Amino acid sequence: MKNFISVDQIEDLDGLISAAKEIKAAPFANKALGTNKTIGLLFFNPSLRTRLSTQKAAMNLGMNCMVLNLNTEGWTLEFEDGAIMDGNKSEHIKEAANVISQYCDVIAIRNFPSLINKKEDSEEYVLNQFIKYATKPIISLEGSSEHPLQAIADMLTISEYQTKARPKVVLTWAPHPKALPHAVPNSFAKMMLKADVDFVITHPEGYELDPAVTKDAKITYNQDEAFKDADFIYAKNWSSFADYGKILSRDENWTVTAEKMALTNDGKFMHCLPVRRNQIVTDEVLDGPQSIVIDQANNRTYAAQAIITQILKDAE
Ligand code: SN0
Repeated sequence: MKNFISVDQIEDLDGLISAAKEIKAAPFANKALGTNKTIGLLFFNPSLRTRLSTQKAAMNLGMNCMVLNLNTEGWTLEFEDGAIMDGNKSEHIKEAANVISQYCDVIAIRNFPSLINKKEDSEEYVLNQFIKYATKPIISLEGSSEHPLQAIADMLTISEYQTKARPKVVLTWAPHPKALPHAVPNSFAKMMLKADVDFVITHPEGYELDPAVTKDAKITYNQDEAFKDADFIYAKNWSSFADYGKILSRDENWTVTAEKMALTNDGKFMHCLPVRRNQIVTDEVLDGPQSIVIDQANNRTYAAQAIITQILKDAE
């Protein structure tokens, strides 16, 4: 594996989850692998878990870690080939990616979608420009259409909590005051379609995810029906994909409540965080015994470490 920006790039899911479990059991076992190597974390957007868990994963591997908040501290980058740079963009991706490649052995980048240009967002334009011009491996820390490290942590968490061979896993839309990306639900859906689970997606009409992602997944507009007998409820808001980036509903009937969780098979509640309390989910559910969001966030470290390990090994 050279770069990692999509769940599609995972060839051996069982092997990856086993590797993440081994890393969790002995996080410092591979310190020699990263010694004298440097990872650069570049952020175009805010982060809490991704930044700290990826840095921790790198440190567990003996790596040095440098962080640059490009949105607030870096030069504004131009990505277009042939651009006449007479506006407010100071530096071209060609120089930036090449220069960063000299300082880092691995480069990890967060770049949220514009939610305006559907084609560029879906094509993962910015991360692919980095892949084009960098000479070192690129890892997505949430791109414009996927959050693959999150999906690995999600899969690891489900595999730790599942009590039957083929659990029922529900991805439910829930209301939110802002227009949010599709990256988390896209990667989660791709992951669940690879995994041995009974996967159902539920959302209001108009909130269909990219059909290229959901393929033949079961989709229902009836949230109660979806929740019935579910073993895992994964809540997330996203904006409309068809009416790209728009908020079509803030219907609080879609908020995950204790009454809804009672329809499940004592299901576990999951969310990638940060979560809006009493919008996405009530306090009662989030603070209650069914919520596994804190364990889920802990697994971000081992997901990141599994991927960085693989990339370092493949680079040797
Ligand atoms: C991001 C998203 O993709 O939905 C990152 C999730 C890991 N979430 C947000 O931007 C939430 C921001 C907010 O104000 O609630």
